[in-house]
This record gives sequence, C-alpha cells and structure tokens, in this order.
Amino acid sequence: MPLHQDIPVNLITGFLGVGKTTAIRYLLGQRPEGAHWAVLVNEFGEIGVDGGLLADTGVALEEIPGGCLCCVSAQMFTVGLNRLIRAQQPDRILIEPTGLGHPAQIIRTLTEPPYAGVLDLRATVTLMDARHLGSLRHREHPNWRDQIALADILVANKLDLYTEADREALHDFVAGMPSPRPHAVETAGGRMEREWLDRPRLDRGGALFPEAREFLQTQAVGAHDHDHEHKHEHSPDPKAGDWVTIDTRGEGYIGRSWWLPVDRSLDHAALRQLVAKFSGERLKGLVHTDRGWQQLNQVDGVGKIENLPQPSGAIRPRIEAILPEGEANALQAFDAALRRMERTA
Ligand SMILES: Nc1nc2c(ncn2[C@@H]2O[C@H](COP(=O)(O)OP(=O)(O)OP(=O)(O)O)[C@@H](O)[C@H]2O)c(=O)[nH]1
Ligand SMILES: [Mg+2]
Repeated sequence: MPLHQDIPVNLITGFLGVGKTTAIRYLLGQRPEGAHWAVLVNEFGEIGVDGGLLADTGVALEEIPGGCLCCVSAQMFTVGLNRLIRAQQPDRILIEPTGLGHPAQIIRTLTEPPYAGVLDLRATVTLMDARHLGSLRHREHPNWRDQIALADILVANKLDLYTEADREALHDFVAGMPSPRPHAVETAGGRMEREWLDRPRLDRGGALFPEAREFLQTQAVGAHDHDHEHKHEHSPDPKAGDWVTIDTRGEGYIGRSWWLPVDRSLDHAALRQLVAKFSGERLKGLVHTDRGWQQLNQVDGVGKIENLPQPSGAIRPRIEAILPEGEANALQAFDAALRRMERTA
C-alpha cells in the first residue's frame, strides 16, 4: 500500500439511471483550480458505458465492469483502486457503484484495513428519483432501500419531472426516515454543491439497517457472489469487425453488453424507434450511426438518442441493456432488431 494518507473519498450511489454519472460530471466541473480528482466507475454490465461519458473531462478514470464492486468485482475493485491511488496520487476519489450495488459492503471495504488511514471516506451522496417512491419495483428492491438508508446526503434528482404529489411523497418519506436523517435536497441535472462532499459521514452508532446487517452477516468480505453469473472476456480489439455480446445476471436482473463492429454504423431512424420502445430497466450506449456518434439512454420508460461529440481516439461502439429477470425474450427481440439495422459505415 502506498504512503498517501487520508485521501478524501465519496461514494455517489443511487439506483439505475437516477443521474449518478450526470452528477459526477457536474461535480468535476466544480473542481478547485489545480485539484487532481480521480473517478472509479463500476457497472453491472460487462463492458460499461459511463467511462466513455466521462472521458472528455480529462479526469483520471478507472472502470470496473461486471457486477457490484463488493461481489464479483471485489478483486478488480481493489486492483483498480490501488492503481488510482499509486499512479494518480489524487486529491479526491469519487466512486460510482452500479445502481444495483450494495453500499454497506463497499463502505466497509473502504473503511477497514488496508484502506483505513489511506482513504478518508466522507459523505455518501445518494441520488434518488422521488417518482420511485410510488413504485413497488423500486421500494421492494433491497439495493434501492440500502442505498437510501446509507445516504449522508440524499439528493432527489430529476426535479424537473416531479409533480407536486411526488414532492409531497418525498417530504413525507424523508420526515419518516430514522435518525440520524440525511441532509435532503432536491435538484435537477445532478447539480450539487461541492461542499457537501466534505461533510462527515453520519454516525449511525455502528448500526446498519436490517437488510445491510443481514447481508453482512451472511457474506465474508469479498468472498461472495450473490447469485451473480457472468463471463469475463478481455476487451476485444477496438478495430475488430464482429459483434461481441456478453451476458450477465444478478440482483433480479439480466444484462447484455454488446461491442459493435467499428466499420459499420446503425440506422439512426430505426435505432431511435428501437430505443423509444425498449421496455427494460435501463439501456445506454455509445454508437456510431449514419448521423454520426450518438449516445443512447433509456430509463423509466423514456428513451433518448442524442449527439455525442466525436470520441477521441479509437473507441469501439457499445451498448448495455438491463432487464428484469424473466424478460429474456424481450432481450432476444431487442438483440435481433439491433443487428438488423447495421449498415456499412
Ligand atoms: N429529466 C432529467 N433527466 C436527467 C436528470 N439527471 C439526469 N438525467 C438523465 O437521466 C439519464 C441517466 O443519467 P445518468 O447520469 O447516466 O444516470 P446513472 O445513475 O449514472 O445511470 P447508471 O449508471 O446506468 O445507473 C440520462 O439520460 C440523463 O441525461 C434530471 O435532473 N432531469
Ligand atoms: Mg452511471
């Protein structure tokens, strides 16, 4: 372990698609002059898209795809984190765990040896979408509950999409949270105050909420896999011309990651339609189309396809989809439709 001491670290948590990467981009724009920040992004899918979305910020970046940091990627997490600490000697590290992650275990890893004294874990910022308070699918998901229960700062993002009833539900929810309650704010576009990052973690007296306690009791650090199946493959050659897919499963979801051929593009109009009717939990991608590079995003039933500045260097187009378990047929149909829209670039 290097000699660097007490590097401030923050977890930026929250369920799939709530705006974590958007918030990190915003925070990176608030970096003090000359500050050297590093970001570690972890994704459920085997390829990962968020790193590509942060590449233009010039931040030191480490990507850990393939499941929750504390589970299947535990070893890669330590290797990636150590690499950031040693090679970058950052002034601050922001960590974005997958929206299907277990924050209690990650907090434990970051505050125990060998990281105790090397890292100084500060406020955990949990983003949420107040509209999910009315969704059983979210409220009954243990990871959704764990993330919110461990928030030091609870950020209700996407304020632009809330009704008055959503805001009332949010206020009631926060008022009903057990003490010590997080600092709760409402925002849009992931806009946050940099000062929040330096707030200390709330002292929960060592007590974790029931889900986390149960989880920690049954799992040895880094030695569990949560019924998460996946297959690791090395990143293929960015110049290669084949479709490569890698499947994953866990936390009640199935995921598929696609590397797309570099010498082909997708039909923009067909892709727009396909994204709009995608019915899974989360879809995102960086793809090349007949209208140039595009970023795909779908969450909460709303799909978007937006221009992406020409990526620097050779990047291989990629897509990540996450669907509830049991929707394998929808995934197959999506896969087939995607391949049908391939064009020679
Ligand atoms: N309307 C609206 N959209 C937002 C807001 N913040 C983020 N988004 C959009 O929500 C989508 C998901 O944002 P991300 O920042 O990628 O969310 P994430 O939590 O990092 O997603 P995962 O890493 O896949 O879990 C993107 O299309 C964003 O542009 C907001 O305040 N309002
Ligand atoms: Mg993200």
